[in-house]
Amino acid sequence: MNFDTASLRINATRLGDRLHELGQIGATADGICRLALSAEDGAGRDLVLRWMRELGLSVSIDAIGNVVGVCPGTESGPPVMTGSHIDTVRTGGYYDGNLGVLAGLEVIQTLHEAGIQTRRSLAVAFFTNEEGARFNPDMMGSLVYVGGMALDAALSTVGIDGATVGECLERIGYAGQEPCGQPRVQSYVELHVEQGPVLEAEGFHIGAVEGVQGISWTEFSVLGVSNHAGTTPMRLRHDAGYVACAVAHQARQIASEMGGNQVATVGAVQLSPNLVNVIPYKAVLTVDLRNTDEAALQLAEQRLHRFARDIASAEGVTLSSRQLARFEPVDFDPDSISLVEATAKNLGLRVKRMPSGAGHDAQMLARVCPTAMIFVPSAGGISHNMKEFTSPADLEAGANVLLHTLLRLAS
Ligand code: HGY
Ligand code: MN
Ligand code: MN
Repeated sequence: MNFDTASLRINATRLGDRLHELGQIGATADGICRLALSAEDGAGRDLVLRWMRELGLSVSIDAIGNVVGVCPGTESGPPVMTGSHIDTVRTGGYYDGNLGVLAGLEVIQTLHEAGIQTRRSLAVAFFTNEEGARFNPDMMGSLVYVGGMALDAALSTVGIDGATVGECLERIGYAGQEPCGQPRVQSYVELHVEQGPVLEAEGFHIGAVEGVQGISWTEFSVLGVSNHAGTTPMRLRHDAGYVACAVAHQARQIASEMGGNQVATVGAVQLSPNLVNVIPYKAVLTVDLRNTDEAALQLAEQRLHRFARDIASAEGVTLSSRQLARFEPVDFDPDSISLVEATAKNLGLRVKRMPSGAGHDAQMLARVCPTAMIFVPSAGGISHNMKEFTSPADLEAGANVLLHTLLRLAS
């Protein structure tokens, strides 16, 4: 390629328009809801697939529903890949995942319009069930893609509503024929909103992400005895709800006492029969623990499980637990991180090296190829919330860093 590509820039208006159009699919009063493999996810997939085909990408759908669009380079060989996810939580925003996929398409279109064909092929992907909100674990599609989870285990996973991944893939028409893990990738770069407060608070435009913190998701089930809320003396109670709430409180205590990067979240609690005047006989709660330090994360897990066992025994209830997700901290490729950092500086942007608090498909691709991420600021650090916002200028800056990072990797 003998172009001076330094002055090349993406079309920010077109990127913003696509983000807005995709964001209409699954829009609710509480935010964007395109839970993995739902009808809304299927409609979002159809739209992005249409854009991929309009760009002339050769599109493949694998057996777990991952979608990869490839733009051929002047030479054969493994592509340089970018992408992310387009499934959302129930209260999703416009940018989480969607930005990485649509900025990838914008890069391809910008290169087409400039008449540039890179030496290596370029691929844009979206992976199935990154959020893990409906089917555990999160990053399921990219985990299968890199061989970290057996396809059968993923397909037979039962979601929070009782349906399996396989059934839902068939229902939305994305049970692909391609084997998972194709094409093998030369390198991977993902653009994503930070979803935290750091870049905005410290006045940076770009995050050169050094890695992803460890993630531990546990579901606790507590079985006690339902009884009358008024007539049952406290000493005779076996209150599942009390134990669940105590575990939830202790999760917060552990994070507060440990400090550092330790975080703890109880996102889901179900009580049965969930009535004002009945002592709950059953409680199910999820605990999300994360830390950049694996040893500290294990310590938090041990403290939580020990507390849960002790309080369940004291209350005379039965406790069981199952691991919903467990990923150790991941470090990205140092050269790729430096490339993101240098590219941002060359574009006159203030860039900060930082870890990711959220999980991402990139942490799975890092198992098989040199991988990096580019962050752009989240207003107020808000995400997984309909108020998620990143300014058009920041979106444009991030997409231009992606453009020039991919150009370097694919040339
Ligand atoms: O949970 C996460 O960090 C990601 O949003 N799946
Ligand atoms: Mn995401
Ligand atoms: Mn998310």
